[in-house]
Amino acid sequence: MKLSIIIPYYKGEQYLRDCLAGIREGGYGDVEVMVCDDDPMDPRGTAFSRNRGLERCSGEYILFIDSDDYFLPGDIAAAMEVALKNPDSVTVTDLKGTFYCRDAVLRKTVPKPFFELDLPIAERVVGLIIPAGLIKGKNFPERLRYYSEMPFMAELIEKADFVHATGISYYKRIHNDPISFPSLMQEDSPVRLGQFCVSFEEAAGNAGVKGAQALAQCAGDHLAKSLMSDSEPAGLGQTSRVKAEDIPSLQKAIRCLDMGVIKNITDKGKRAILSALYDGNLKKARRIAKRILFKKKKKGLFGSKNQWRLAFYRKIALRMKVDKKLVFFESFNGDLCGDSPRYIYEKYLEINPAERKFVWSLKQKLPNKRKNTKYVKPGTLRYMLALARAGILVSNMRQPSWYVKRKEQFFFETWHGTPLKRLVFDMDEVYTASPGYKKIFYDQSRKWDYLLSGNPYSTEIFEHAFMLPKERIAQLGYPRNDRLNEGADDVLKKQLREKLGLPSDKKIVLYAPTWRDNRFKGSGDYEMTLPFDKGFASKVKDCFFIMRMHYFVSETDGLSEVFGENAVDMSGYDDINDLYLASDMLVTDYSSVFFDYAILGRPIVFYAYDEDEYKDELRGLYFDMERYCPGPVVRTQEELAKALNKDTDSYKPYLERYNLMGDFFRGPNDSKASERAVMFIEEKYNAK
Ligand code: C2G
Repeated sequence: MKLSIIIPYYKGEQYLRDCLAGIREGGYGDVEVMVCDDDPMDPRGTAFSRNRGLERCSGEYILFIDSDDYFLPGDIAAAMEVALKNPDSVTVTDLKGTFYCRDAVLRKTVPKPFFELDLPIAERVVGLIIPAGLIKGKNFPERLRYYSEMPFMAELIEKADFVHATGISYYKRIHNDPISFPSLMQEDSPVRLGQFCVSFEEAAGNAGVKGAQALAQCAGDHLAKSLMSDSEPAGLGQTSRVKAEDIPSLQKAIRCLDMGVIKNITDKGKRAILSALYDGNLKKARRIAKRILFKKKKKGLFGSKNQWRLAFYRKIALRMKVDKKLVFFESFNGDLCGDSPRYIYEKYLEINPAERKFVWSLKQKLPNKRKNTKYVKPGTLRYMLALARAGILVSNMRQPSWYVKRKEQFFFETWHGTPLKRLVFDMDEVYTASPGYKKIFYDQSRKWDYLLSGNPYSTEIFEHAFMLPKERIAQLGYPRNDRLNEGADDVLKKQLREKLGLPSDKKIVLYAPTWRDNRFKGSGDYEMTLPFDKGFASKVKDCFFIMRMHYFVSETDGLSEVFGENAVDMSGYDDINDLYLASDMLVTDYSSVFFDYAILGRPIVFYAYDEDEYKDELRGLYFDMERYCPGPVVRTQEELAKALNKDTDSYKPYLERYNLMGDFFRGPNDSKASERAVMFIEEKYNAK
């Protein structure tokens, strides 16, 4: 029996490739695949595209797939087996939501590859195997961009039985970039709710008992979600906010249903919301939604600590006056007092043009109390107060997602490095702990008044990677590089080695790799396996290693087993500049640390043992390492050991290569970036 597969397609080649792979490997040979043009500018919508497929297809069974969704191997054949055993019924597959490509799900390279997706059957036409006879002459209403499935499905539900193909899944791909490439369900459109009403009315008008029940379930689900929209994970789907002016059409649509049908909705909350809207009572519906949401979030009798803290932030802290003299600093989420915010702070202490006071967010207090400076611990009430009250905020990472930018505040984002690895909107796949990362990032970065850039190369990248206009990027040089640009002599090296307790008679190698997106344990917490065998240390001559793990990495195995006495872990050390200046050589991978280290003109080795995975799957890189990196790229421990044993002169050609790129990579080398940053902040803040 022939199966006709209808796929509306507009763009997203990489998605379509996965979709077609699912069909090719679906295990069912007698298929006809129809990829139908789905031009978003065509007002007839996806309905038109599906209808064209229906008109031309010749199979005894029909399967609709969206071009960004897919099946895993053998699953189409397995679903067809169920369909052929139940020739008059519609075969339903399980619906799974996933942020990942097919390969990641198949190879399980992400800890949570998918989740159960609860989409009411009246709204879902995809992943069903439908006997063609049941829908002969039927089509989708062509004037709707959204929800054109409802009338089609309501009729089908009335007509046919639905059988479940247990254990066979249809993977609905959730786009990780709902900003520049949203799927239909992620599009934020003012006509969404209106079209829901039109489609619902049409569907309910013709529905029998079964169809009406499915529609009621669908409306309850949909409207409850709309009224509780902040409960959706970022980037998952778009729900339209219900406003007072929507009520007449919404009420008209819902009233196409019998009250008896609404009473049959199994979920109590959804039933109550729909009944309230049936009566046109939006206030009541909102109240119920709020109550459900509160219950969902509440933990224990009085709710979770976080809830109370957030309530304090919203209801109290945000109502307090902004302290125009106060500057808030944070670097690496309060893990360290380092990076550019630290150098801007130091410059402030030195020149303080407007007699400002300072507050540092730090998980641990600074050992020495500094002038006009207080410390707050991230997540505490005092932290929330500082975030709400500071006039100026300087941070090198994203602020908390709950942070509300007040109009009197000035947010200066320094970011934390010149990128080699692709960032945010330049990444294809997102394997970090939060697959909704791009959407969250977008929302957070809209609150930055200015983003600091160290050099023209970064400015160019930040523009597309963060989707920020050039006018909001302040290319002032990197404050954290001021010290490196000052130049370093052997006296300073010696002093720092003494301070850090490092041996004076060995070559000091700083190992500072980046983190791996797919090794997460929790939010901002990743593990890392040291890429060295036990025998490695014996292959290198007279080296002492400073191990400096990325601030996201809390767990590394095997340091002392490999290096014994010849290594020290300095991952918690505040200012990595000290480690740069104290060392003779850097070993890194795809981390931005090399851009800074290259300023010193000391040898760098790129130990890219997992380059293929990193480059092709995890992140992608902005340039070819072999061609542009200021040091040899090695892949094995043997190669690394050889590189470490070479003398310094052999690295000269690489550094000359870097110098040729001059200011493009390095930015100004006058050691005045901190001063420029302070003056810039003051000027812009005062002009606000
Ligand atoms: N860092 C560090 N120790 C490491 C790695 C990084 O102290 N072992 C610090 C450096 O200051 C570095 C910054 O963290 O410049 C950013 O680290 P990256 O490894 O580059 O990674 P990430 O935090 O993902 O930042 O655009 C900048 C980056 O490419 C993205």
